Amino acid sequence: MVILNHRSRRIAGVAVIGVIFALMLGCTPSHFQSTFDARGPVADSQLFVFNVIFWVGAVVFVAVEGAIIYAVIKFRRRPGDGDPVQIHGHNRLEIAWTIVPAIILAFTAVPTIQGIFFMANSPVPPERGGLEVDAIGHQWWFEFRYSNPNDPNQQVVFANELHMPLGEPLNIRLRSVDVIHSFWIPKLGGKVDMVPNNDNSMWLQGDFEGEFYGQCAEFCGVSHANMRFKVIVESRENFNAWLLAQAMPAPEPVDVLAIQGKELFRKAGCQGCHATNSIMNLADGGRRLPGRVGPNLSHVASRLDLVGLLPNREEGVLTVNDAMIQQNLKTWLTDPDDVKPGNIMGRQAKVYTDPDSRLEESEVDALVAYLMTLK
Ligand code: HEC
Ligand SMILES: [Cu+2]
Repeated sequence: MVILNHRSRRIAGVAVIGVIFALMLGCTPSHFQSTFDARGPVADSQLFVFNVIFWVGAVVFVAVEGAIIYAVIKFRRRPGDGDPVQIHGHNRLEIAWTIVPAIILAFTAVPTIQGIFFMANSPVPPERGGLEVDAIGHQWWFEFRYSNPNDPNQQVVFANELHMPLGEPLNIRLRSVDVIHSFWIPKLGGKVDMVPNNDNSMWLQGDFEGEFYGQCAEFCGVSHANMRFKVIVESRENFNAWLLAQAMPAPEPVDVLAIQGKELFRKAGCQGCHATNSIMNLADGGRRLPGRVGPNLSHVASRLDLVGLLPNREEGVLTVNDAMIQQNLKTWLTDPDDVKPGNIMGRQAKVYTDPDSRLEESEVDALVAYLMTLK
């Protein structure tokens, strides 16, 4: 047996308290990915179930551990003790410890089952005119599509940033084009898997305006931890204005450098993976069409964060700063693998895989000038 001296015992004590403290800090509601700061009915319902199970579990833990500690101390072997009485079984005790857990489980099942039904049934499903979005997981970014307000046979495609109207249920159809991802907005709810060829659905509602963090919650490869998106909960008017802006075609570039960039965008093969038209006909379905390997770029210069990671604005501000997005586009195009290790663009685009096709700095500048026009 290792016998700790006084000093190492003290160090061990401080370490244990430090770990407990660090674990408790993990529960702070002020963290942007904290589930303890529920901001909508689905998150509220999930938090309620968590709290019920946590506190019931805490009572059981204290009771069971207390009984063990009591027994260990009370019935410990003392000097001169002989063998204890040998017994086998205890009917009353065994029945009690079967029935009591059954009652506890039945008790916690009530809010759990209520919660499951609450989360499974949108208060305003699409059949009754509820707003619906397609959310599609890609290694390592999120694609979204709303019905086009100008034409119900079309969808407006956008990426990495989901807008939703305040206080309205949003019905979400979850898909994946490659591996299993999981859709999660900690403060609004979720963690429902996006399974290839097997659509799932869920609903969410934001009851507070502002910006929320989304995160893939199912390990999906090298850059899983970098698979993030932002959610903007805003008034109906702002939402409508935003959606109409997303549905508009991007303006034609007029600046010489931007025109060169547009030409280069085609020549360098960017077009093979990126669409620059945000409108998609529903007849095209959800398959991996040309121009859908990467995010739709038709309004990339209005994105709050590039690739869901690099902020294009000052902290906490919801308007894009042109100088910042310009810099981020340059950083991304210069070395995408450095920003998001393993991403498909860095791994597969010819300009990064073929040393002879590498982009010159002047070419990057032209591409950035063009991308900046895609507002
Ligand atoms: C092999 C397909 C492919 C090619 C070719 C390609 N990209 Fe990409 N691109 C992607 C993917 C995939 C992403 C998303 C990466 C991620 O977030 O994991 C991306 C992301 C981007 C983004 C960020 C979009 C956003 O929503 O933040 C920009 C900008 C971009 N690419 C520009 C370009 C340009 C310019 C070229 C041509 C030089 C190009 N891409 C070529 C696949 C490609
Ligand atoms: Cu993922």
